[in-house]
Amino acid sequence: MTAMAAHNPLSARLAQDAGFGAIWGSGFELSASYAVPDANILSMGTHLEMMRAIASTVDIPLIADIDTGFGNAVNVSYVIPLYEAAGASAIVMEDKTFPKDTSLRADGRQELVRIEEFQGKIEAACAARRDPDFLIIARVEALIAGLGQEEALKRGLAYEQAGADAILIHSKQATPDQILSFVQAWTGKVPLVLVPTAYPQLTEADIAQLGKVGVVIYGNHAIRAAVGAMQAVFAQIRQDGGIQNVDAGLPSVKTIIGLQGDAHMRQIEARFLR
Ligand code: SPV
Ligand code: MG
Repeated sequence: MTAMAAHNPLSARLAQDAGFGAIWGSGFELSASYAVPDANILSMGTHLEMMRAIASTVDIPLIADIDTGFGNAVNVSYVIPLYEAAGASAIVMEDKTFPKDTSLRADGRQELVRIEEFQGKIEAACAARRDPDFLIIARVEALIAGLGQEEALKRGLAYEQAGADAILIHSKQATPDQILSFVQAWTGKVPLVLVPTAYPQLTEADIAQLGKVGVVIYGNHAIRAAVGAMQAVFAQIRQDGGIQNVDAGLPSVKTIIGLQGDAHMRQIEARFLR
């Protein structure tokens, strides 16, 4: 399955319309959309309410990025039911210290919690879910922290033992070697989750050939597409002193009204307005 990042219900709807199998409720994208760093600057409530809005807009599953779980195992115990009630189908929780720093930032602060501590957080997450089909995905940041494959494998297996339904292994290496080596060496039974942002040359077909990988997450392509499109159009308007040259190339106002759910409102109007 492929999951596309979204930072609001509109981007989630566009991802669903494009045919992605799931939505990635990205902390990076939401932080970027508020123009703040992805470093636990936004509150859990801000992220949670966006997940609720996204889940109520799309039909495909939502994988919520809960960073480090907003604290220790006690916090996680209270956080999980909230995300479940908000309509998420899964959460991803990473083994960094709170407050986290974003993984792909050059020279970021990448400190991991002890393995036993994170096992406790996974166990707390599993115990707190109401629906056994709500997936708890543990994210290994050992490669991001520069601790090497052995530590990453050790952590992945320890998190599986604690009850994780899948293991997200993240890498910021610009070539796929590090991830390919990890996937090959993985002896766990649960599927792996990859986020190929840093090594985009690895395609879905390549990943399918590996076996072992259940989900591919495209972590930030909605916000990057939006930023690129806005920058280009804004610059053109300033350059031209008007909107005369951008209008034809933009989605029409009618298209946007359609994406707002106009067909649904028309049904309501026809049925109930008298
Ligand atoms: C996110 O999209 O928020 C992620 C993936 O956690 S990354 O930004 O690559 O860490
Ligand atoms: Mg994140």
